[in-house]
Amino acid sequence: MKERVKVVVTGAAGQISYSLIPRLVDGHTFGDKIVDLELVEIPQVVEKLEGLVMELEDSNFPNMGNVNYTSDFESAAKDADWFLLVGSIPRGIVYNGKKIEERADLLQINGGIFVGQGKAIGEHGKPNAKILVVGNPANTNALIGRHAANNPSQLWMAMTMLDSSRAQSVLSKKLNTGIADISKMIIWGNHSPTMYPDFENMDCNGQSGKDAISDMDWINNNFLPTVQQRGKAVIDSRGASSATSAAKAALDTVVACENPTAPGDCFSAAVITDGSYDLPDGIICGMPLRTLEDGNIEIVKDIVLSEFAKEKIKISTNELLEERAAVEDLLK
Ligand code: NAX
Repeated sequence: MKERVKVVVTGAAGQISYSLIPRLVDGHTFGDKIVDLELVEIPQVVEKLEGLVMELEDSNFPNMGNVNYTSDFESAAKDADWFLLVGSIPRGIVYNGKKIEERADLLQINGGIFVGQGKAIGEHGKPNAKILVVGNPANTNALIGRHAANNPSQLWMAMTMLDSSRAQSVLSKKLNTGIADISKMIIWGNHSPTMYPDFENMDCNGQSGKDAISDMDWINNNFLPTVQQRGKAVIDSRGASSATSAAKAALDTVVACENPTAPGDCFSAAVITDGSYDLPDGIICGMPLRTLEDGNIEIVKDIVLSEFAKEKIKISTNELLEERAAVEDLLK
């Protein structure tokens, strides 16, 4: 009998999910496993999911298992292996008459959602469940959820894979090479414009970024702002936040967690700090990770950071400390 995996997706009627959900059951992301889906939306929207379920059924995915849609997160969470927490209010939309663009507003509106969802995951999710927070502000939402879950054997991550993919793409153009030639693309800090894409430690066909790129003017005035502001550039152009690329990044994160990492490589996600790299305690911070043969995921500890990198990372961790202070009441 084939192995099964149960995946909960929130924000299932949103833009990212429309690209994401079909690809969870297409046989690539979870390989040969049968994928049971729990699709979660807010009560006002949940009935729309009937149409998505029809489409999934009509797509004839051989690895699709049971598909259920609900607005009851607690029941959806029961014995789930994976939680893809996409649901939240995105930047740029008008909410209660106000255009939501500031992180402070996002923190206020979205933080509360993650207390209830975190509690349900801690109580009802599998002990080794993996949780990927996509909904912004992703790092602080993950911090709130992890705190409410109070279940240390579960792994809470905030997504920084999209930032990593964007950085890879920009670097591959600069170095005139294929995207697959660039690996070890670490994103440090917050999933926000303060994040630091670590060009020095990336690897391009065996050469480090530090050796491959000496043009610091290009790094400071082109590479860093392009990667850091890419989300805003997409919103400005599309009038909606990145959806296809965000879905691909979520799938890439799942694949990276489900399969052992190649020797010497790593992948990017934000997890709770553990004292490595002198990062402040108690924040969900972008770091290099690797998946071991036994399926455990650990922080890669032997990356060498330059003074330039340390300075940039500090800006981002300071922002995370400020965000944490702003939601202190949700962390009691
Ligand atoms: P949409 O507005 O299209 O979809 C969000 C969906 O979430 C809506 O259908 C809404 O009803 C639902 N939702 C809201 N609260 C919910 C709750 N409590 N339980 C279940 N569902 C709930 O947004 P979309 O473009 O899909 O983006 C989703 C989130 O991803 C946004 O917060 C966005 O900012 C964030 N992003 C994060 C990225 C990352 O790299 N971490 C990149 C892309 C994206 O910007």
